[in-house]
Amino acid sequence: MSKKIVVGRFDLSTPPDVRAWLLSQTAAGCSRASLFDSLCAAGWKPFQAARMMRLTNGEKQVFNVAEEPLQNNAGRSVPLPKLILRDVQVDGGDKSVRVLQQHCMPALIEFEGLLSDAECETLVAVARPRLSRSLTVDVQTGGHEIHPDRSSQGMFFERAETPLIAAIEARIASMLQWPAENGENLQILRYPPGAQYLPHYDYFDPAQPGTASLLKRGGQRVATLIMYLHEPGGGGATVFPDIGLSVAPKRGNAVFFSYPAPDPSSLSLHGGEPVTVGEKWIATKWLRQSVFE
Ligand code: PD2
Ligand code: ZN
Repeated sequence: MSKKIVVGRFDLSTPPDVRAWLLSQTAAGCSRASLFDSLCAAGWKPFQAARMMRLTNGEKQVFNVAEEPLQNNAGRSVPLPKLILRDVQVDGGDKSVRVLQQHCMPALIEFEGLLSDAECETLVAVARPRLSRSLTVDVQTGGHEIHPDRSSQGMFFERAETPLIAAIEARIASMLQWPAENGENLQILRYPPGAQYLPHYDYFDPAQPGTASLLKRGGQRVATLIMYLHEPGGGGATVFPDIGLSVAPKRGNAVFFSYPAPDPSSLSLHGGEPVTVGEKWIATKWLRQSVFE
């Protein structure tokens, strides 16, 4: 008899009828995103639906999750910080970075002091004269467009553009155990008062026509690291609605989360709340499956 895992009042094992339904719907060609939505509409909590849809190796085939050729990533499918449990730090190469909190689903870690105050100030100063209105990915074409969901201003640095950028990229690669070349260029965003980023997923939606062209350069996005460079006087938290989590935008701190499958069962829905006082500045690093050239 299989062992039942019960946490609080939730039964976390997949009921046989749900499992049979998942398999039959998949065989009938339903997408993982639509299965997740149906489970939530039927009353399952997002974390329960996500758990029931969690992929074993065998299920990856059943669910037809694309196995992209992976390069240079030591056999892992997503970045995974190497925790030094003794003092709850991760090894960033040139410094150790303290872990403030971690979650399992999604894999999420909040870091303290990933960047020093001086590093934050330099990034803001160098980025400031190069800002323009932030774009979002146009899912139809794979190009970029201005979108009302995203009211920040931003810019991208070149890879290793300055010794400081190179050092930060190397620190991130060491912390996340993920090669620097499997990351997009560092993006800087400025949110003036009222600016926000409505909840979204960072992966490219497999159902959208523009995704195929985006995947040609480095494959899927598999994880995000948001680093806070300047604290607003109010608002501006990064929120994760599926897990009821809010991360304060504290200068030097950062939040990392991964999404092994590009669908809502990743529970990686997240947004930037409106800034109410002052300015919020962040640097975002998106991690790809393979080399982003
Ligand atoms: O600024 C944020 O808190 C935020 C929220 C959601 C940033 C991003 N997404 C992002 O850069 O992808
Ligand atoms: Zn995002």
